[in-house]
Amino acid sequence: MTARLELTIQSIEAARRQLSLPVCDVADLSFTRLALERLADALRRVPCVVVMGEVNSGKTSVANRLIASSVLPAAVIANTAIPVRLHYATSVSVAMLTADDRRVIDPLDPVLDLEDFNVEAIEVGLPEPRLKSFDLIDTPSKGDLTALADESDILIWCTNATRAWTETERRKVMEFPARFRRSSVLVATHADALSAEECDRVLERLNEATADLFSTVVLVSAAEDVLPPLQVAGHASPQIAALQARLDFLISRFSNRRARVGEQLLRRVARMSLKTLPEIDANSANQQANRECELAHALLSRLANYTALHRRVA
Ligand SMILES: Nc1nc2c(ncn2[C@@H]2O[C@H](COP(=O)(O)OP(=O)(O)OP(=O)(O)O)[C@@H](O)[C@H]2O)c(=O)[nH]1
Ligand SMILES: [Mg+2]
Repeated sequence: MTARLELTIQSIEAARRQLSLPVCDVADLSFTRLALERLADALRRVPCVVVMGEVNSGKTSVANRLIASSVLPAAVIANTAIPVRLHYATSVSVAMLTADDRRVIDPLDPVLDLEDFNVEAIEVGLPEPRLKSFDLIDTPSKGDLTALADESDILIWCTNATRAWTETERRKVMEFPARFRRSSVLVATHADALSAEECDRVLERLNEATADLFSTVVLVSAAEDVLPPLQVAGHASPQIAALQARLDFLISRFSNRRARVGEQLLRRVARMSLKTLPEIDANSANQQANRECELAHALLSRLANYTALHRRVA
């Protein structure tokens, strides 16, 4: 999360707390308190990165390289053809999602057959620091993935560099939401199967052929056993480091965009709320109600012009 987004969330939470204090307890502002709470919740959601591509294009390998370690509980997800969503958690957790249920399961259960339960997706929580800034979905190559694409913010499309980028791939990617064109990476895997000259040629061809669809093309060796030994100690190869850096850039651009939208919504909520505040009646016997209104008015007026770049509302 960028500093700008964090500051806006803190400011929203501070404003909501203040509007809930007895000194600011104006009944007409119950909508405002709820709106501020919802806005902070929405802004706190990390972006969702979805990894897609044709069969055996290296999706799972790339997903594992995007987080520092391959810690997927293979006993649970082996031989399945369903999306796996990774998210940050302080300890490993696994849940199965069916059409109408979410069931937490033991990640070490070796006998669980997911087909018995009509499982549609798996959610895995991992204590993996990189997952603090994004959720990651590894997808099967078959099935309708439009719903997953719709709920995702950043697309990683994998293609095998030895036969990269077919007409079928282009057609599939063109079906995805247009917003991906600024926040997607084409990852050509199996770079280790090509000579240095071939790598240059493939990169040049992919850059030319896909400039309208992806923000970047990256060539990588994604399989665990072709990584240099240092990777085991947690150091990414230069190719993987370049891919991670590109993803970090897209995530931070996403957060900045979300921060700007969040600031706009905050100003709008404050302006609408100002209109619902009761008039201050100087002759009223209820001076306490007047003071509450004045305080709420002052706070909402500051929020109505809020921008994280200039001020902190506390
Ligand atoms: N040599 C080499 N092998 C790779 C590379 N990336 C993936 N592989 C291998 O290719 C095979 C398929 O890789 P996966 O990561 O499972 O591919 P996938 O797209 O997830 O496959 P599906 O989910 O079955 O569609 C595995 O044996 C990987 O080890 C790579 O960059 N180089
Ligand atoms: Mg896979």
